[in-house]
Amino acid sequence: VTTMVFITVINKERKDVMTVTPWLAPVVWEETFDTSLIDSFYKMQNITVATTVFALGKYVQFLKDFLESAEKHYMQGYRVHYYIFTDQPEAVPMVTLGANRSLTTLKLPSSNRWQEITLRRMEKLEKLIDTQMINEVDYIFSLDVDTKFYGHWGAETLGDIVAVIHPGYYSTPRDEFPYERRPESQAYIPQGMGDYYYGGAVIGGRVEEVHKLAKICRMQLDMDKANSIEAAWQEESHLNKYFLYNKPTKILSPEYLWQDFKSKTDDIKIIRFSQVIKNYAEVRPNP
Ligand code: UD2
Repeated sequence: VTTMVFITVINKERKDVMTVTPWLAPVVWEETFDTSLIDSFYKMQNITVATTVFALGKYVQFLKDFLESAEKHYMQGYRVHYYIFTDQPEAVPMVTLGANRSLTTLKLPSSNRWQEITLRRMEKLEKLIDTQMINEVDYIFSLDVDTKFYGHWGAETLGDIVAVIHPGYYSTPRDEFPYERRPESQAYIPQGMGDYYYGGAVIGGRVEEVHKLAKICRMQLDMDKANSIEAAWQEESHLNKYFLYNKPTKILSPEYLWQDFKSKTDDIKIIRFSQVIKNYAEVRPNP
């Protein structure tokens, strides 16, 4: 199936953007895939797509728009199981879910450091897959909650291990990527190395592959913690290190992770998923 989808993706090639990586993974852009053909593969397989989001502290306010917009645009026609990690289960909004879509709330204590919240997601993801998912779920996406869907996000995003290009750095020269540059950190990437700068807001793939990623990133985060070092962009830095040595088999273009404050560029024909504008000082527990 992967091979057939891959062929579908690169057949309708766009000339203005890079649609395939040097290691031959497709980069998904509008006009590079045929939704009905892709659906005809995946619908037959009756797959379940787990979707994890963390909404701790004041970030619960983002859940309503996230879920309502996901119900309009995200994985329509597929079985979707949302797993919401929150310290305030009572604040999870009642959103009407479509057929074959369900939601589980998981209680988690918050932290007084936002950095701790974002980096602990790897450990929670690893445990959740271990305990609840391995035989129940085919694919998984871990998504940031301070986001909204604006357009189609379907089975063209599925793959063994899937990364998204961070919208802030897709035209930045490699040596200016904000990778972790201190050799003391397990997330260290030397100058001259690296392929893309991937965003921590979207991690996806087959459940076993995402488990492997979460486990390795969690182990490296633990080693950094033991050495009293925190990577420049927490788990996002470790994710970038992981993808340097374990190449994603599919890459999502910035259509799949935009930022509301950025104006659209000509190569972005559709914004599908975007980080909303937030007042960091107001929503985060610490500066
Ligand atoms: C970037 C990344 C984010 C993560 C972070 C690393 C993008 C667009 N975003 O975003 O994925 O890698 O850098 O530090 O690539 N959260 C809470 N409560 C909090 C704080 C965070 O629930 O008090 C959760 C929530 O799901 C949020 C996520 O952690 O969406 C990421 O935190 P952020 O959005 O504050 O991080 P940000 O904007 O620096």
